[in-house]
Amino acid sequence: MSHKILIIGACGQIGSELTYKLRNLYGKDNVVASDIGYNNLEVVNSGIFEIVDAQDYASVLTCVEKHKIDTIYLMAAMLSATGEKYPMKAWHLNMDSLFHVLNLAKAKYVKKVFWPSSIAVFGPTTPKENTPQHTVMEPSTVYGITKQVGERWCEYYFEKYGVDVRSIRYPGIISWKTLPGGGTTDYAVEIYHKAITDGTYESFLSENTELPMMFMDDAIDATLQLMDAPAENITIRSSYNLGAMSFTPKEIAQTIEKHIPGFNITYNPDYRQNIADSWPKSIDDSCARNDWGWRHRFDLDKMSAEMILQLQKKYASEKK
Ligand code: AKB
Repeated sequence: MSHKILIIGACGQIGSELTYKLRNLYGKDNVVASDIGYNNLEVVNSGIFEIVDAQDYASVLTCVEKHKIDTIYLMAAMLSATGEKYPMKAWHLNMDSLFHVLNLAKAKYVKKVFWPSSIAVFGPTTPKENTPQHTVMEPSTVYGITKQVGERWCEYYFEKYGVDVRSIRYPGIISWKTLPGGGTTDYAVEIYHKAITDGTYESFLSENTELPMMFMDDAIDATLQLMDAPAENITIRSSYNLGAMSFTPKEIAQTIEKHIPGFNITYNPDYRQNIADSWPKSIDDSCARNDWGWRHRFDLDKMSAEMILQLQKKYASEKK
């Protein structure tokens, strides 16, 4: 079946890689990338690009009508760390954008919606090890609150209006193409850059802070698998737990040291430590594995080898 896809927030860490992958799969002319500004020239120059303000219904609708879009990936969001600095901005951006897209689907402008949730839906009272799909959820960050409320609305729009909305609770996502921005798990990307450029990194999380993480290739595969799955296989319309690996700053530093001997890490926890302490250490994702066949490919060692290889190439080519 042919698709006309719109990615909102296409300049960001996950949006950019989704754009490249979807363009490969469905062809450049069938994938419209959009963002609030020209914030990633590689994305902007790689195919059709539109300026879309995710908080403005008319702006999203105009783009959907112009390109006859049938599927939207809504990747625009304010993440956990920035959200604590600008609580009301995070609330409005994360909720307004979701409502606009859900309402476009309800009004039958589009057929299918992907919206990312996060491990941030969990809070200090959630069981931390192997966190179940259905459990206590009392998020203590604004970002987590928006994701938790958003999940309830996704399920509501599916149940009441038949909207085909699909969602994943992403763990921290690690990648080398586009930097993340404003998250608590960002340290696990910064550390690779600093290991290569400086040989040392100061972590803003303490050495034994364990969090669920995933390599970008796995996150993109999971997203597309979920979107391709037959509707009858999707038993969860709030958002699926998704896991791959869990590690601490100390453990990631140890794998980096195998590739960059002498790499040194220091610890200086800041306000993000509290956020990390409220989140799970590991995730039970058996629903995703059973419903639509999710399998991860990257563990910590395999990911570190790939991150260092790709970033070394990137920095070497920038020097030329
Ligand atoms: C963040 O750290 O805020 C995000 C997330 C886990 O959703 N990466």
